[in-house]
Amino acid sequence: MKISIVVPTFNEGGNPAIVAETLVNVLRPLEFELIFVDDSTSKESVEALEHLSREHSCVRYEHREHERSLGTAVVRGFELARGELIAVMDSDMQHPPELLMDMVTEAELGCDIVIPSRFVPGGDDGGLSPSRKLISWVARVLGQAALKRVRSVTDPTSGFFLLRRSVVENASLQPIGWKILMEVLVRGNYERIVEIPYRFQPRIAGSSNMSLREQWNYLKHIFKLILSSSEDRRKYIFAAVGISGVLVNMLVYVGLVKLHLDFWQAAVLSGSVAMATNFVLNDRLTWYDSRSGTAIKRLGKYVATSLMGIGIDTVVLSILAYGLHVDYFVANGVGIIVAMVWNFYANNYWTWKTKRKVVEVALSSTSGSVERV
Ligand SMILES: Nc1nc2c(ncn2[C@@H]2O[C@H](COP(=O)(O)OP(=O)(O)OP(=O)(O)O)[C@@H](O)[C@H]2O)c(=O)[nH]1
Ligand SMILES: [Mg+2]
Repeated sequence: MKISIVVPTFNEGGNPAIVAETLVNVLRPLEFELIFVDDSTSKESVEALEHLSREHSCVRYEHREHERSLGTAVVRGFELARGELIAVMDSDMQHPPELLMDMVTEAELGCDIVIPSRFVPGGDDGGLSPSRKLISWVARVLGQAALKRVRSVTDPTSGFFLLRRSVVENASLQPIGWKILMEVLVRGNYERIVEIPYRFQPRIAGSSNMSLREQWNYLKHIFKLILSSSEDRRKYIFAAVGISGVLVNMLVYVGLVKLHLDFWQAAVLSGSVAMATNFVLNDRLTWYDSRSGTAIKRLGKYVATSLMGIGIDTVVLSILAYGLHVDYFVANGVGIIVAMVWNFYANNYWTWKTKRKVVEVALSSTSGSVERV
């Protein structure tokens, strides 16, 4: 079996038959199967699938009586699929089936995931109403801001994609809600992604299943993915440790001043204590899975990085406040942010030696090629 097309359906009536007829025509040169995973509550929709599977030997369907989730329906489709390549698409013709042959060609050229994108040159998201476009934009920006692996693709919330079986075979996928591609991008095993421009189409019939509840599910999904992805989680824990360091610094400083130490002595001592607690927390929590060498060596590198950070902060602040006459408060804020970014990356790759996983994202060969990481 060359390719399995997984199609989630919910109360789509006659739409799956139209999708199936078109796919049978388009994929004729290939060995393929169509798998509908159906959570319909309407009897007619289930009967239509039963009829379809009797008519075409390449069509299978599974009706789930007590489950309703687009994400888990697709994961179930992955389990049922027998193809070397697996594609996922909607059952309302919003995703043009004709594109599948190009997607298969891209996979044959060696990429692991092919994503038709509405947001690369030549793509178009015309099928959505302005309000849906806005919701979709906010969702995309949120996902890309929160998750590094999602950031590298232009259409990570798409329900249309193709992947090599190995991408999901050993990945433990636990999607909440709709955005199964984000789940695959964060938890899957892959190295190369290709995006192909396409024009998103209006639904042929029936109505959307998108709801407020799905938007809430989306936020929960992002949060869960952050927790499960070490490269994203690290940044948030590092920021939390940084805030805890400020509190430790303040408390120790006030205590020492109350013990009648000079201000500068109290400042040096409280700064050192905060640096030490930050080191321990980062070593135990932020980079617990990337420790190498002795703790004392890591501490040495951490202190060197932090001192360098203070230097960077001072230089940035001086350039902004004295050279460019920026407000001293703003200049200090910018200095702190630049130093924090420095601290994070220097510690990530030097103190704790986190391995960098490079994912190549390219535009399809017909549309030129750019490499993004
Ligand atoms: N199995 C299953 N499929 C679902 C579920 N919810 C939606 N789907 C299917 O997932 C696909 C996407 O859902 P749509 O309602 O078309 O969502 P949309 O494309 O964002 O909305 P429109 O642009 O209005 O069509 C369609 O094929 C639906 O039939 C579900 O709970 N279970
Ligand atoms: Mg749709």
